[in-house]
Amino acid sequence: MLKGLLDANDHQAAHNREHFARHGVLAVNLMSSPGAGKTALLEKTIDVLGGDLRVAVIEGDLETENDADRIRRKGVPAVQISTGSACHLDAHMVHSALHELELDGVDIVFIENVGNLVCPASFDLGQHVNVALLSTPEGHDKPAKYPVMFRGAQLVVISKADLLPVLDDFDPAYATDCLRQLANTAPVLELSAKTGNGIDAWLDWLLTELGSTRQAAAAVS
Ligand SMILES: Nc1nc2c(ncn2[C@@H]2O[C@H](COP(=O)(O)OP(=O)(O)OP(=O)(O)O)[C@@H](O)[C@H]2O)c(=O)[nH]1
Ligand SMILES: [Mg+2]
Ligand SMILES: [Zn+2]
Ligand SMILES: [Zn+2]
Repeated sequence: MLKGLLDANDHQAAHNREHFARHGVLAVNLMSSPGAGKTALLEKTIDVLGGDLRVAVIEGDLETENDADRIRRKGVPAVQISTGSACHLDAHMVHSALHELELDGVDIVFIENVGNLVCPASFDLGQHVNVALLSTPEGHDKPAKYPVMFRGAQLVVISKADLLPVLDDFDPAYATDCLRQLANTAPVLELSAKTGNGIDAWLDWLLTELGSTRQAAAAVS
């Protein structure tokens, strides 16, 4: 039963990937526990990009349009998916949202997943990369406790890094070590959406990923 569900999801995810490839779009799946700062990171990213890259956002939450509204206030198109009771996005939900978004001219689609460190990691949405946020108040052992999420991340962002001086028990080196124990060699970025510290490294990473995605798309077409 679960396998059948995941097979159907993978099939839909492959179709979503075709949508992204057709438009030369990089699709980024942002995942974290509730409130780790996913929407704040997107707001800051949009501010700093200042229109240099065109972005669009798909927001996943159980209820409310709050996050999509926050993004739209920045002048960026956003589609809100309300999952009702589902604690993760699946490829079918993302596909419906894709048909509501104009992807022509868009460089990056961010998919903000439902705040949850467990099942979002098991559903392929057709994204190119997974970014897992770990906010400093959550504690530095989270990669060890939620291995599926952190093993599958191509980038780990230690968010709310501005709080590090007051959280003397969060050691970024310890969090990184937990990640390495999972055999994940992904970069780890300390970042504050509040102060903007670390945002340059985040933008560099995104640009590199966008370049690789476009190269790969050009190679098959
Ligand atoms: N100090 C500090 N607070 C932050 C930072 N980023 C986000 N916050 C705060 O953390 C809270 C949650 O931020 P959101 O961006 O809504 O978090 P989220 O991950 O999108 O939350 P959900 O979508 O509900 O899962 C808000 O009160 C933010 O102001 C940061 O870099 N530093
Ligand atoms: Mg959010
Ligand atoms: Zn779930
Ligand atoms: Zn389609």
